[in-house]
Amino acid sequence: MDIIYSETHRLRAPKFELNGGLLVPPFECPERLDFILAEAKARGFAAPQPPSDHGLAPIQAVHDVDYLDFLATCWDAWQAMGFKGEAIANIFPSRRMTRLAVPSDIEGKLGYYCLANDTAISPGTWEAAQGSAQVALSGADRLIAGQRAAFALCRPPGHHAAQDMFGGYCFLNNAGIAAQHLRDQGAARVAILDVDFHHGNGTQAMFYDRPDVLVVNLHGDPDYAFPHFLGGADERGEGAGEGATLNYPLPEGCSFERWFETLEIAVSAIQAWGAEALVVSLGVDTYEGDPISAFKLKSADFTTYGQRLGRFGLPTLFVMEGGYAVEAIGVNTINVLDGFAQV
Ligand code: Q9C
Ligand code: ZN
Repeated sequence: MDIIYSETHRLRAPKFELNGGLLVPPFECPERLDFILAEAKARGFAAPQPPSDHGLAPIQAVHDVDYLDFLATCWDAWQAMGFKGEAIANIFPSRRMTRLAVPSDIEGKLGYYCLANDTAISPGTWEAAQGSAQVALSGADRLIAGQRAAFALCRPPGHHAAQDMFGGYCFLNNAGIAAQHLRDQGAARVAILDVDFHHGNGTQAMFYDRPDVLVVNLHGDPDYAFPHFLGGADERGEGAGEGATLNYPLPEGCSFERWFETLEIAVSAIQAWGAEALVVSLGVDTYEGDPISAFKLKSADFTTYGQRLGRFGLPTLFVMEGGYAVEAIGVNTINVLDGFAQV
Protein backbone atom coordinates (compact mmCIF):
# COMPACT_ATOMS: atom_id res chain seq x y z
CA MET A 1 0.00 0.00 0.00
CA ASP A 2 1.42 3.38 -1.01
CA ILE A 3 1.84 5.93 1.76
CA ILE A 4 1.59 9.56 0.61
CA TYR A 5 3.32 12.09 2.84
CA SER A 6 4.57 15.68 2.72
CA GLU A 7 7.11 17.37 4.98
CA THR A 8 5.02 20.55 4.70
CA HIS A 9 3.01 19.31 7.71
CA ARG A 10 5.86 20.58 9.92
CA LEU A 11 4.85 24.14 9.04
CA ARG A 12 1.80 23.55 11.23
CA ALA A 13 3.40 23.96 14.64
CA PRO A 14 1.29 26.17 16.89
CA LYS A 15 2.65 26.80 20.36
CA PHE A 16 -0.69 26.84 22.13
CA GLU A 17 -4.09 25.19 22.47
CA LEU A 18 -6.75 26.57 24.81
CA ASN A 19 -7.66 23.58 26.99
CA GLY A 20 -9.25 23.62 30.42
CA GLY A 21 -8.73 27.36 30.64
CA LEU A 22 -4.99 27.08 30.04
CA LEU A 23 -2.82 27.59 26.99
CA VAL A 24 -1.13 24.19 26.69
CA PRO A 25 1.12 22.58 24.06
CA PRO A 26 -1.24 21.32 21.32
CA PHE A 27 -2.32 17.67 21.36
CA GLU A 28 -2.19 17.77 17.56
CA CYS A 29 1.60 18.05 17.11
CA PRO A 30 4.16 17.28 14.35
CA GLU A 31 5.66 14.34 16.31
CA ARG A 32 2.48 12.34 15.64
CA LEU A 33 3.58 11.69 12.08
CA ASP A 34 7.16 10.80 13.09
CA PHE A 35 5.78 7.89 15.14
CA ILE A 36 3.58 6.71 12.27
CA LEU A 37 6.42 6.89 9.74
CA ALA A 38 8.81 5.03 12.05
CA GLU A 39 6.29 2.22 12.62
CA ALA A 40 5.51 1.95 8.90
CA LYS A 41 9.21 1.57 8.17
CA ALA A 42 9.71 -0.99 10.94
CA ARG A 43 6.78 -3.03 9.60
CA GLY A 44 8.14 -3.18 6.05
CA PHE A 45 6.03 -0.56 4.28
CA ALA A 46 7.78 1.10 1.32
CA ALA A 47 9.17 4.61 1.78
CA PRO A 48 6.46 7.30 1.70
CA GLN A 49 5.90 9.14 -1.55
CA PRO A 50 5.46 12.92 -1.94
CA PRO A 51 2.16 14.28 -3.25
CA SER A 52 1.78 15.87 -6.67
CA ASP A 53 0.40 19.40 -6.81
CA HIS A 54 -3.26 19.57 -7.84
CA GLY A 55 -3.53 23.31 -7.18
CA LEU A 56 -6.51 24.97 -5.49
CA ALA A 57 -9.29 23.90 -7.88
CA PRO A 58 -10.10 20.55 -6.18
CA ILE A 59 -10.06 22.32 -2.81
CA GLN A 60 -12.43 25.02 -4.11
CA ALA A 61 -14.75 22.22 -5.24
CA VAL A 62 -15.85 21.69 -1.62
CA HIS A 63 -14.71 24.83 0.27
CA ASP A 64 -16.03 28.39 -0.13
CA VAL A 65 -13.77 30.90 -1.89
CA ASP A 66 -14.12 33.53 0.86
CA TYR A 67 -13.14 30.96 3.50
CA LEU A 68 -10.02 29.94 1.57
CA ASP A 69 -9.14 33.61 1.15
CA PHE A 70 -9.51 34.05 4.92
CA LEU A 71 -7.17 31.10 5.64
CA ALA A 72 -4.61 32.44 3.16
CA THR A 73 -4.53 35.93 4.68
CA CYS A 74 -5.39 35.41 8.37
CA TRP A 75 -1.90 35.24 9.84
CA ASP A 76 -0.64 38.36 8.06
CA ALA A 77 -3.78 40.31 8.97
CA TRP A 78 -3.49 39.18 12.61
CA GLN A 79 0.14 40.28 12.76
CA ALA A 80 -0.69 43.60 11.13
CA MET A 81 -2.91 44.34 14.15
CA GLY A 82 0.18 44.17 16.35
CA PHE A 83 -1.09 41.14 18.30
CA LYS A 84 1.75 39.26 19.97
CA GLY A 85 0.21 35.78 20.29
CA GLU A 86 -1.29 33.21 17.94
CA ALA A 87 -4.67 33.86 16.32
CA ILE A 88 -7.29 32.39 18.69
CA ALA A 89 -10.93 33.30 18.12
CA ASN A 90 -12.80 34.94 20.98
CA ILE A 91 -16.20 35.99 19.57
CA PHE A 92 -18.61 33.88 17.52
CA PRO A 93 -21.88 34.40 15.61
CA SER A 94 -23.82 32.56 18.31
CA ARG A 95 -27.61 32.44 18.82
CA ARG A 96 -29.25 35.87 18.51
CA MET A 97 -26.06 37.32 16.96
CA THR A 98 -27.60 37.32 13.53
CA ARG A 99 -25.91 40.06 11.51
CA LEU A 100 -24.97 38.14 8.37
CA ALA A 101 -22.13 40.29 7.00
CA VAL A 102 -18.57 38.98 7.35
CA PRO A 103 -16.65 41.61 9.37
CA SER A 104 -13.65 43.22 7.69
CA ASP A 105 -11.75 43.23 11.02
CA ILE A 106 -9.58 40.14 11.50
CA GLU A 107 -10.88 39.38 15.02
CA GLY A 108 -14.38 39.42 13.61
CA LYS A 109 -13.41 37.29 10.62
CA LEU A 110 -11.61 34.79 12.83
CA GLY A 111 -14.71 34.22 14.95
CA TYR A 112 -16.95 34.12 11.87
CA TYR A 113 -15.00 31.22 10.33
CA CYS A 114 -14.12 29.39 13.58
CA LEU A 115 -16.08 26.54 15.19
CA ALA A 116 -13.90 25.96 18.27
CA ASN A 117 -11.18 28.04 19.91
CA ASP A 118 -9.02 24.97 20.59
CA THR A 119 -7.38 25.73 17.23
CA ALA A 120 -4.91 28.60 16.91
CA ILE A 121 -3.84 29.92 13.53
CA SER A 122 -0.04 30.27 13.44
CA PRO A 123 2.51 31.08 10.72
CA GLY A 124 2.68 28.30 8.11
CA THR A 125 -0.76 26.91 8.97
CA TRP A 126 -2.22 27.69 5.53
CA GLU A 127 0.77 26.17 3.71
CA ALA A 128 0.59 23.00 5.83
CA ALA A 129 -3.17 22.69 5.34
CA GLN A 130 -2.76 22.93 1.56
CA GLY A 131 0.01 20.31 1.64
CA SER A 132 -2.24 18.01 3.66
CA ALA A 133 -5.02 18.36 1.07
CA GLN A 134 -2.54 17.57 -1.72
CA VAL A 135 -1.57 14.38 0.15
CA ALA A 136 -5.24 13.33 0.22
CA LEU A 137 -5.70 14.16 -3.48
CA SER A 138 -2.61 12.16 -4.42
CA GLY A 139 -3.91 9.22 -2.38
CA ALA A 140 -7.18 9.40 -4.32
CA ASP A 141 -5.16 9.33 -7.54
CA ARG A 142 -3.85 5.88 -6.55
CA LEU A 143 -7.41 4.51 -6.47
CA ILE A 144 -8.20 6.21 -9.79
CA ALA A 145 -5.12 4.45 -11.22
CA GLY A 146 -6.58 1.13 -10.09
CA GLN A 147 -4.74 0.46 -6.85
CA ARG A 148 -6.70 -1.38 -4.15
CA ALA A 149 -5.75 1.00 -1.36
CA ALA A 150 -3.60 3.96 -0.36
CA PHE A 151 -2.78 5.77 2.86
CA ALA A 152 -2.86 9.58 2.82
CA LEU A 153 -0.79 10.51 5.85
CA CYS A 154 -2.43 13.90 6.26
CA ARG A 155 -1.59 16.53 8.83
CA PRO A 156 -3.24 18.79 9.84
CA PRO A 157 -6.36 16.59 9.98
CA GLY A 158 -9.57 17.59 8.22
CA HIS A 159 -12.89 16.09 9.30
CA HIS A 160 -14.03 18.97 11.53
CA ALA A 161 -13.47 21.53 8.74
CA ALA A 162 -16.66 22.43 6.85
CA GLN A 163 -17.22 24.49 3.68
CA ASP A 164 -16.47 27.64 5.62
CA MET A 165 -15.30 26.67 9.12
CA PHE A 166 -12.10 25.60 10.85
CA GLY A 167 -11.55 24.14 14.31
CA GLY A 168 -10.97 20.86 16.11
CA TYR A 169 -7.41 21.09 14.72
CA CYS A 170 -8.76 21.03 11.11
CA PHE A 171 -8.67 23.61 8.27
CA LEU A 172 -9.27 21.82 4.96
CA ASN A 173 -11.43 18.70 4.83
CA ASN A 174 -8.95 16.26 3.32
CA ALA A 175 -11.37 13.31 3.19
CA GLY A 176 -14.09 15.44 1.61
CA ILE A 177 -11.66 16.88 -0.92
CA ALA A 178 -10.51 13.36 -1.83
CA ALA A 179 -14.09 12.05 -2.10
CA GLN A 180 -15.02 14.92 -4.42
CA HIS A 181 -11.89 14.24 -6.51
CA LEU A 182 -12.93 10.57 -6.84
CA ARG A 183 -16.38 11.73 -7.98
CA ASP A 184 -14.91 14.15 -10.50
CA GLN A 185 -12.63 11.43 -11.85
CA GLY A 186 -15.53 9.09 -12.54
CA ALA A 187 -16.67 7.27 -9.37
CA ALA A 188 -20.47 7.60 -9.33
CA ARG A 189 -20.98 6.81 -5.63
CA VAL A 190 -18.36 7.37 -2.94
CA ALA A 191 -18.74 6.51 0.75
CA ILE A 192 -16.86 8.20 3.60
CA LEU A 193 -16.56 6.09 6.75
CA ASP A 194 -15.37 8.19 9.68
CA VAL A 195 -13.96 6.09 12.53
CA ASP A 196 -12.27 8.93 14.44
CA PHE A 197 -13.52 9.19 18.04
CA HIS A 198 -14.98 12.61 17.28
CA HIS A 199 -17.92 13.18 14.97
CA GLY A 200 -16.82 14.45 11.54
CA ASN A 201 -19.10 17.46 11.56
CA GLY A 202 -17.33 19.16 8.65
CA THR A 203 -17.61 16.17 6.34
CA GLN A 204 -21.27 15.73 7.26
CA ALA A 205 -22.05 19.40 6.60
CA MET A 206 -20.25 19.37 3.26
CA PHE A 207 -22.30 16.53 1.78
CA TYR A 208 -25.53 16.80 3.80
CA ASP A 209 -27.80 17.54 0.83
CA ARG A 210 -26.02 15.31 -1.68
CA PRO A 211 -27.11 11.84 -2.81
CA ASP A 212 -23.75 10.89 -4.38
CA VAL A 213 -21.52 10.84 -1.27
CA LEU A 214 -22.59 8.70 1.70
CA VAL A 215 -21.19 9.98 5.01
CA VAL A 216 -21.13 7.48 7.89
CA ASN A 217 -19.85 8.31 11.39
CA LEU A 218 -19.08 6.14 14.46
CA HIS A 219 -18.25 8.51 17.30
CA GLY A 220 -18.61 9.65 20.87
CA ASP A 221 -22.17 10.86 21.46
CA PRO A 222 -22.21 14.68 21.13
CA ASP A 223 -24.02 14.83 24.47
CA TYR A 224 -20.64 14.27 26.12
CA ALA A 225 -18.10 14.55 23.27
CA PHE A 226 -16.64 17.27 21.05
CA PRO A 227 -17.94 18.75 18.71
CA HIS A 228 -21.16 18.66 20.83
CA PHE A 229 -23.44 20.37 18.30
CA LEU A 230 -23.67 17.80 15.52
CA GLY A 231 -23.65 14.01 15.25
CA GLY A 232 -27.03 12.87 16.55
CA ALA A 233 -28.53 9.61 15.28
CA ASP A 234 -31.50 11.60 13.91
CA GLU A 235 -29.29 13.50 11.44
CA ARG A 236 -29.79 11.54 8.20
CA GLY A 237 -29.26 14.09 5.43
CA GLU A 238 -31.68 16.51 3.77
CA GLY A 239 -33.33 17.06 0.40
CA ALA A 240 -31.68 14.95 -2.28
CA GLY A 241 -29.23 13.78 0.42
CA GLU A 242 -31.95 12.32 2.66
CA GLY A 243 -30.66 8.95 3.87
CA ALA A 244 -27.09 9.58 2.65
CA THR A 245 -25.85 10.57 6.13
CA LEU A 246 -25.68 7.96 8.88
CA ASN A 247 -24.67 8.57 12.51
CA TYR A 248 -23.85 6.03 15.18
CA PRO A 249 -23.19 7.91 18.43
CA LEU A 250 -21.66 5.67 21.09
CA PRO A 251 -21.42 5.89 24.90
CA GLU A 252 -18.49 7.02 27.01
CA GLY A 253 -16.23 4.05 27.75
CA CYS A 254 -17.47 2.15 24.67
CA SER A 255 -15.85 -1.31 24.39
CA PHE A 256 -14.35 -2.72 21.20
CA GLU A 257 -17.11 -5.36 21.09
CA ARG A 258 -19.82 -2.69 20.98
CA TRP A 259 -17.79 -0.55 18.58
CA PHE A 260 -17.14 -3.45 16.22
CA GLU A 261 -20.82 -4.51 16.17
CA THR A 262 -21.59 -0.95 15.12
CA LEU A 263 -18.91 -1.07 12.43
CA GLU A 264 -20.61 -4.20 11.01
CA ILE A 265 -23.89 -2.28 10.77
CA ALA A 266 -22.12 0.66 9.11
CA VAL A 267 -20.32 -1.57 6.60
CA SER A 268 -23.60 -3.32 5.69
CA ALA A 269 -25.21 0.06 5.09
CA ILE A 270 -22.36 1.17 2.83
CA GLN A 271 -22.61 -2.10 0.90
CA ALA A 272 -26.38 -1.78 0.49
CA TRP A 273 -25.98 1.81 -0.70
CA GLY A 274 -23.71 0.64 -3.50
CA ALA A 275 -20.47 2.57 -2.97
CA GLU A 276 -17.80 2.21 -5.67
CA ALA A 277 -15.00 3.59 -3.53
CA LEU A 278 -14.44 4.08 0.18
CA VAL A 279 -12.66 6.92 1.96
CA VAL A 280 -11.87 6.08 5.59
CA SER A 281 -11.39 9.05 7.91
CA LEU A 282 -8.87 7.22 10.05
CA GLY A 283 -8.64 8.68 13.52
CA VAL A 284 -7.06 6.36 16.07
CA ASP A 285 -8.20 8.43 19.06
CA THR A 286 -10.61 5.55 19.82
CA TYR A 287 -7.59 4.02 21.61
CA GLU A 288 -8.00 3.37 25.35
CA GLY A 289 -4.95 5.50 26.11
CA ASP A 290 -6.02 8.58 24.17
CA PRO A 291 -5.70 11.67 26.39
CA ILE A 292 -8.79 13.53 25.06
CA SER A 293 -11.16 10.71 24.06
CA ALA A 294 -13.28 8.07 25.80
CA PHE A 295 -13.40 4.72 23.98
CA LYS A 296 -11.61 1.53 25.04
CA LEU A 297 -9.98 0.07 21.93
CA LYS A 298 -6.69 -1.78 22.48
CA SER A 299 -3.88 -1.83 19.93
CA ALA A 300 -4.75 -5.34 18.68
CA ASP A 301 -8.34 -4.21 18.00
CA PHE A 302 -7.08 -1.89 15.27
CA THR A 303 -5.74 -4.93 13.39
CA THR A 304 -9.11 -6.68 13.76
CA TYR A 305 -11.06 -3.83 12.24
CA GLY A 306 -8.44 -3.28 9.54
CA GLN A 307 -8.97 -6.91 8.51
CA ARG A 308 -12.73 -6.32 8.42
CA LEU A 309 -12.29 -3.33 6.11
CA GLY A 310 -9.99 -5.44 3.95
CA ARG A 311 -12.65 -8.16 3.62
CA PHE A 312 -15.16 -5.48 2.63
CA GLY A 313 -13.32 -5.31 -0.67
CA LEU A 314 -13.91 -1.73 -1.90
CA PRO A 315 -11.07 0.40 -3.29
CA THR A 316 -10.11 2.20 -0.09
CA LEU A 317 -8.34 5.46 0.66
CA PHE A 318 -7.26 5.85 4.28
CA VAL A 319 -7.00 9.51 5.31
CA MET A 320 -5.28 10.29 8.62
CA GLU A 321 -7.38 12.21 11.14
CA GLY A 322 -6.92 12.24 14.95
CA GLY A 323 -4.99 10.20 17.53
CA TYR A 324 -3.20 11.85 20.44
CA ALA A 325 -1.61 9.01 22.43
CA VAL A 326 1.57 9.83 20.57
CA GLU A 327 3.66 6.85 21.73
CA ALA A 328 0.95 4.43 20.49
CA ILE A 329 -0.25 6.28 17.38
CA GLY A 330 2.24 4.50 15.09
CA VAL A 331 1.31 0.98 16.18
CA ASN A 332 -2.43 1.69 16.16
CA THR A 333 -2.42 3.32 12.72
CA ILE A 334 -0.19 0.75 11.06
CA ASN A 335 -2.20 -2.07 12.66
CA VAL A 336 -5.25 -0.89 10.68
CA LEU A 337 -3.32 -0.75 7.40
CA ASP A 338 -1.54 -4.05 8.07
CA GLY A 339 -4.82 -5.77 8.97
CA PHE A 340 -6.37 -4.44 5.76
CA ALA A 341 -3.42 -5.62 3.66
CA GLN A 342 -3.42 -9.12 5.24
CA VAL A 343 -6.79 -9.93 3.69
N1 Q9C B 1 -10.80 19.81 26.13
C1 Q9C B 1 -9.52 15.47 15.73
O1 Q9C B 1 -9.44 14.40 16.31
N2 Q9C B 1 -10.62 19.65 21.41
N3 Q9C B 1 -9.83 16.59 16.39
C2 Q9C B 1 -11.01 18.98 22.59
C3 Q9C B 1 -10.72 18.95 25.00
C4 Q9C B 1 -11.14 19.15 20.22
C5 Q9C B 1 -10.07 16.57 17.81
C6 Q9C B 1 -10.66 19.79 23.77
C7 Q9C B 1 -10.67 17.85 19.77
C8 Q9C B 1 -10.65 17.82 18.28
C9 Q9C B 1 -9.21 15.58 14.29
ZN1 ZN C 1 -10.72 12.92 16.78
